[in-house]
Amino acid sequence: MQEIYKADPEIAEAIKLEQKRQRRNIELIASENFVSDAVKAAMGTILTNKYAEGYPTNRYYGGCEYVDIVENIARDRLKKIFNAEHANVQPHSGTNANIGVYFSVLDPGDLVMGMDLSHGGHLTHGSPVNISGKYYKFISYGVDKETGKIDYEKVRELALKNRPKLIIAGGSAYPRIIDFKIFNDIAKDSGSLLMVDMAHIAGLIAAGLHPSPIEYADFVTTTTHKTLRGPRGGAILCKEKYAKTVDKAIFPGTQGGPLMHVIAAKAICFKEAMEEDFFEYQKQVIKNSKALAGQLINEGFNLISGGTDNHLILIDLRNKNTTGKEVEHLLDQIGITVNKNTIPFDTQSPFVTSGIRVGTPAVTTRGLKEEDMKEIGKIISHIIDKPNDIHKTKERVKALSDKYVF
Ligand code: DSN
Repeated sequence: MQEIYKADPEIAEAIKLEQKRQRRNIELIASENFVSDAVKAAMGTILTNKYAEGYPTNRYYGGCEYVDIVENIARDRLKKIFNAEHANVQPHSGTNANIGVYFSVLDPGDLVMGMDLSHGGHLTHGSPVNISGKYYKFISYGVDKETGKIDYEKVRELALKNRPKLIIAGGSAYPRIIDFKIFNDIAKDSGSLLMVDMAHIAGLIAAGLHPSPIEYADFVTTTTHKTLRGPRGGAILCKEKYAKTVDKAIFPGTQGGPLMHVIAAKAICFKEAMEEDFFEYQKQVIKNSKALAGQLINEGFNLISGGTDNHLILIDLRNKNTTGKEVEHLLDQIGITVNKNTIPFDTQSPFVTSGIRVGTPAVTTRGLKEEDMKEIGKIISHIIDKPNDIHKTKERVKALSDKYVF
């Protein structure tokens, strides 16, 4: 930070303010986390100076012998964690990983089936405003209106009727275990390829706390910064038979030079994910999520699907006569950070929404436990019922935050 202050005080000041915000607030955005000092440090190294288009031992630039070591280690560790045949660690993000897979096996206009964004999918799973929805023909499946869970029979019907080239399982706001075996059966029956986007739950899968998609999917994509707790970035795992086409789809297909400083940070994150305390951490993520869900239910909240099996909870605010936009703002005012989120069959726009999504990866890294999650549930309920009680409620959040200084 001293170097940044010397060179660019304006940027240094903004970073400092963001650091204070992260330390002061209770972070409940389900897709965020706090990385280790080693992961952070790797991203600030001289590896950022190096161009390395291509893959280890097969680059378009000289001087790549040391970054080759880094990328090989990252690939090997990722394969080991998930027991995968091939890994590509170059995608700059989860979006790039998904687009890379599409580019590797689809032609523009091909039919793909993904989960509706408002039912818990992701922008890159066919949203009309995203490149996925513009270049490919997507049909969407969703959750059952009553249970809030994926209706696998409907997925099967839709797949058999339309026979898409690719089926995508996984999403960004689905609080339940996803049955990848059923998706595999469906894909086989409809003659489709199967891609699993495990970005949200990669850490849980790495720890063996959510069933793994590896044996069932042709392609598995992920981000590295959510439950996996690494640097912002993406990765692809696939069967060996797709290794070449996937690699070509990332470089030179959709990306240029890899970010070697980020790949080093990914490698460190993968090492951390193989350590014993990572398993304990992921166990606590789920315990905390269930404790928060239980308290929210006690406070009269409706949760989509009635609860959670993973790190996230999708709260339906309709019986509280408020919107996601209002609650996100209200919670910001007292120092709790969440994001508004559409819920299945939402009648509000994505800018307003009828829900908020909350998750426990970041607070669990910080050290919060079940009793703290109950207090958070009570605070959320209290401020929604009494939106003018900002000052006193902010003190309650501060007391919680002060318990876990970092
Ligand atoms: N934007 C991410 C999330 O918040 O879930 C998904 O990419």
